[in-house]
Amino acid sequence: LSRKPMVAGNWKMNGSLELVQNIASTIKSINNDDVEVVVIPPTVLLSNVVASGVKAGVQTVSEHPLGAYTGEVQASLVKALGATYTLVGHSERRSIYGESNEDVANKFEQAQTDKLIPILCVGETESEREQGQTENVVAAQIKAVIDKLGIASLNDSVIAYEPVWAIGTGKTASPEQAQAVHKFIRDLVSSYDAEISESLQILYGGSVNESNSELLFAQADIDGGLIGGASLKPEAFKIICESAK
Ligand code: G2H
Repeated sequence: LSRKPMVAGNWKMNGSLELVQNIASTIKSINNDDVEVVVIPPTVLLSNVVASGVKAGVQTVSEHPLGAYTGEVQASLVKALGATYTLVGHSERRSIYGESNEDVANKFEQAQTDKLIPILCVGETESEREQGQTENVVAAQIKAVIDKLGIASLNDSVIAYEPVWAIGTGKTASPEQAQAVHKFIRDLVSSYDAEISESLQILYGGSVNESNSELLFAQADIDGGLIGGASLKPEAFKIICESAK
């Protein structure tokens, strides 16, 4: 397999200076040749994570390059402070802050303009799944980026599939359910460009923990995980990272 496994910890609006130090010392023994480990803290802790020697990202960036947007953070500054990645379109941004597929595509574009790698989060709600709309919803979320920026934009990006009904709920998609959607995503991208599809890292997210990660990551099209709650527990996060190798 040419795709390197990756595990990213999305702290959401949690964490502290102490947690940066604890995570950094717990995960420093993980061999980065085998798995890429990323910590995505609240943006104000970005410099601390970078200084701790851990690869870092942020949870969102502005879709604007800079200017009079009080409270927003520009991708160029995030990049300058040492981040490698930014999430775009996390379901909490979509549902709580009203980000549309178009907004998400704009953020994706601004991130790449400033040389951050966007991690595009996609996933269906419980009612969409019950109505058989999972594939339509996920396809629309991905096509919003492809239609605006072209298929080549997926070269420098990661996709994270996070079924909304599994986020922070303790309900995880079964490995088979997750693999089915990951395969759907890879086939969708392949219908545009087989090479890009083959190299695209597709992460699973949604109540991943140290007991279920191994089976999820063993699936053919699951290249690692985006971890919320369990990424706040250093020992659990380390086990999850190790299980992605
Ligand atoms: C999904 C995930 C991380 P959790 O949001 O992005 O969170 O693992 O807590 O479900």
